[in-house]
Amino acid sequence: MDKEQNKNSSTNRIALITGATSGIGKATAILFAVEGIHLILCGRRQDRLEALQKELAKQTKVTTLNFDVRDKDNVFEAIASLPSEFANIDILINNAGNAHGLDPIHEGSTDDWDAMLDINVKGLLYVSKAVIPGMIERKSGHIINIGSTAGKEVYLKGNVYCASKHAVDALTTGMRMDLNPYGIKVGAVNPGAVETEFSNVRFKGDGEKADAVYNGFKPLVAEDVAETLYFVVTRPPHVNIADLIITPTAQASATVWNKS
Ligand code: NDP
Ligand code: 8X3
Repeated sequence: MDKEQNKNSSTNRIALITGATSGIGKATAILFAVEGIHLILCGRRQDRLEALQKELAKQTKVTTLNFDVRDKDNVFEAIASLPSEFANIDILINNAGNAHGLDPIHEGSTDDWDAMLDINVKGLLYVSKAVIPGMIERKSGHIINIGSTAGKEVYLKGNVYCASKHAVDALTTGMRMDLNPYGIKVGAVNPGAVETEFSNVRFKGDGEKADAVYNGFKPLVAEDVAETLYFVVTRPPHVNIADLIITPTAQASATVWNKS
């Protein structure tokens, strides 16, 4: 299949993107809109959802859903409330998530632990459970979980965040196996360091600490991951990208860096 055919096969498909108000999710929404993919943008910050919807509606069909992925009832109600033209979700990008804190295990905050496990793991499960039945019924669909290099290796003080992303890694395999009989593609894209609001959230708004994460090397930008996701969703029907790691060139592993 040539590039144009791949592009055409993605046009008019419907993608639900969690965490579309910032970083990787937002960049992905912007790129998908250019390519004619219809969008369901999700997040908690309503002002950002509205602004992005307004911007992208010039290029494609867009709707928004405001929910916290931790709120199980709200997740199911929001997805069930989609108007019929957006109800048949073809692509689910499970992207909402963050690190909260960077502390040795004996000093970590239980609120941070709850946030990471509830958002990165249980939130991903709730959204998936709300979307999968339709995919099973139609015997088609594509689920991409945003994992991390932190889901492949553990680093110092990464403990619970790494555990949450290791859970995403396991769930991606489990979902792929369970949904295999229905022709549903499941895969993960696992980025290394991407300069987004991620470190600001991790360090609770401490800009100095957040900026320091990206000192001395060129990190990925959200658009690098968005382009990868567009590649993943435009493979021909018989091709599934099961697991993909993308890092800055300066990052050899979760712990090995070439910094100046
Ligand atoms: P950002 O902080 O820029 O974006 C996080 C997004 O998640 C926001 O849109 C936020 O929206 C949403 N979100 C967070 N908590 C919730 C919640 N409780 N309910 C609903 N939405 C929520 O970070 P990134 O773009 O970098 O992160 C996106 C994903 O990529 C995450 O899963 C992260 O773990 C992963 N990742 C990031 C890397 C990096 O270095 N940046 C590297 C590897 C993986 P809102 O606040 O409006 O709800
Ligand atoms: C985000 C990348 O290295 O901060 O998942 O864990 S890292």
